Amino acid sequence: MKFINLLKVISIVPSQIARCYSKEVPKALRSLKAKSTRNTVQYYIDSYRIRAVAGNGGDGCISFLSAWCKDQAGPDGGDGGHGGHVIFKATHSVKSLNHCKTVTQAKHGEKGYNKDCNGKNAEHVVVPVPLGTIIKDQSGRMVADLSTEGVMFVAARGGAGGRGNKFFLSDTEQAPDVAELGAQGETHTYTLEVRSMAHVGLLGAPNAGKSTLLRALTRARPTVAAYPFTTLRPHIGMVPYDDYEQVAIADLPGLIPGSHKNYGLGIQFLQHVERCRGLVFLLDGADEPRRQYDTLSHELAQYSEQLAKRPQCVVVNKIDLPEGKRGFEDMKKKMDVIGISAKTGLNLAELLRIIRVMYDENS
Ligand SMILES: Nc1nc2c(ncn2[C@@H]2O[C@H](COP(=O)(O)OP(=O)(O)OP(=O)(O)O)[C@@H](O)[C@H]2O)c(=O)[nH]1
Ligand SMILES: [Mg+2]
Repeated sequence: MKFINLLKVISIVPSQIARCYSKEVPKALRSLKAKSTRNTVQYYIDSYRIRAVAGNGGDGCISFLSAWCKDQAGPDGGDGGHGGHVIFKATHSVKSLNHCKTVTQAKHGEKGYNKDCNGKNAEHVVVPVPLGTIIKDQSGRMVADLSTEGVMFVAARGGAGGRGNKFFLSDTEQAPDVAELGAQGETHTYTLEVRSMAHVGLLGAPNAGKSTLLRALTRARPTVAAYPFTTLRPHIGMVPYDDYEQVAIADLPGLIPGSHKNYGLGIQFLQHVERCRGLVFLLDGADEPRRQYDTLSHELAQYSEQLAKRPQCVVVNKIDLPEGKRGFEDMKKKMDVIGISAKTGLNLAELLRIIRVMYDENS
């Protein structure tokens, strides 16, 4: 049976191919356009300067109605519409400021028309920002902290619409030929900064295993690779506990000596741990953990003295390797540390317990 099928295939296929070649078939058009050379790398923007320009109000109208039955039927100029506001709204659905525009402008209100027609109000422009965004004005003063879902901040108020001449009709003035101009909308410049709402921050040198640890503890999936600066932006994962409490852990790009002088990725990402209740220093046991600890402490102190005083927990990673184990034993003699292996899951339960204690003590 199989033999017959095989024969069929052999007999059909060459004849079909032959027919394809003999038949006139439209030719597929291949793209002649050169491939784009645009850099497709996406950057994570966590600080942005925005000029919020609100819309102007529409002008009021001066008009007098002249009907067929009544020549001078009185003023009928409508009011102008209001200009749109620019509003920042905190929402879960965005995680960065990549979508923000340098100049965010709302539309102007429509002018008033005759026959008592008022101009249309302009729509407000609502810019979604991540939860935990703080807004600073030009002098650097914090003017808003959008840390709850749905909270809004009116960044620039639209101008009010001008009144038409109908509004100025009175007993003494039956034919007012005045109307108001629409008010100018506000223009303000703000700096938006995203401060992630994690409870615990993971700090460490590049390649210490921060992303591996976050993957092991949570469902977050930051990239893991054996080269430094794999992680270019903060990642947040949630650890659920059996009392329905959830602790958010942030994995930050690695810190190197001189990060405060903007070496490597710099220390600007530390703004994400400013709200953390505690910090976990993750040291690579196989690569001079003591030196790593000193570097991290120094860089943290350079960023903020206050942050350096936050509750800390020192964790030595990679104790599944012999050199990692040795580094852990050395560190244990000098300070209170916990040894884990993010890759094999060794001692992670103990780390989760410590994280919960840190979370509860500093709530
Ligand atoms: N043997 C062993 N290797 C580990 C362990 N944890 C992480 N690694 C390896 O270390 C390398 C770096 O891990 P990452 O999680 O990318 O390190 P990172 O700290 O996030 O690095 P950056 O994002 O570059 O700052 C990877 O090759 C991991 O497989 C561990 O516990 N044991
Ligand atoms: Mg990483």
